[in-house]
Amino acid sequence: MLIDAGCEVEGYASDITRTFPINGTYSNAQRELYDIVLAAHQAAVKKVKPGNHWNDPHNAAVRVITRGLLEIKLLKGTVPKLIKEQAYRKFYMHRTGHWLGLDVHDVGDYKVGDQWRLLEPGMVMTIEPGIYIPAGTRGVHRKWWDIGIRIEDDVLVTRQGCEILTDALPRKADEIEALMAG
Ligand SMILES: [Mn+2]
Repeated sequence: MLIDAGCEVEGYASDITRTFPINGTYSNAQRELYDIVLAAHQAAVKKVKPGNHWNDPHNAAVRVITRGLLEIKLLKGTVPKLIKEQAYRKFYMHRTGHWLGLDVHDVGDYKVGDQWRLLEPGMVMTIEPGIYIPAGTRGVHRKWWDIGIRIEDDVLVTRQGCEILTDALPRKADEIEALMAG
């Protein structure tokens, strides 16, 4: 179950996503995809720092997801070629984040002129990579069907790097299973 939840506090909006196994334990297939998305999330968060540009976290997430999908044979080819051809978009069709502020998809440019905007301390955004495999997807073994994973956190750009504002919420698969086990 994927829950993408929004809330508003003192006029500021946010949204976060966690993906739970309904019976309390991720299946092997769910867990494999989960750990790829988690690795993509970690790689993206590392790229959130002043001087990097808006698309750096997305590029990092795309690299990890493409490599992961290749390893589990959902994509075939080489990482550079699959990225160039955007083959990952069959399973990861949205971008890695959006501005947060007074609105949950806040106003603000992602590009200035033709250039991706540089990140600056004080900016707040989401990091939310995912992998989604609809039932019946051609060329995909049915063990992967109907799995959708997204992990979304809210991130503040600081002078050193970034702070995950929603870090108190369990994110790793083991942590979520432990939480569900009570
Ligand atoms: Mn979001």
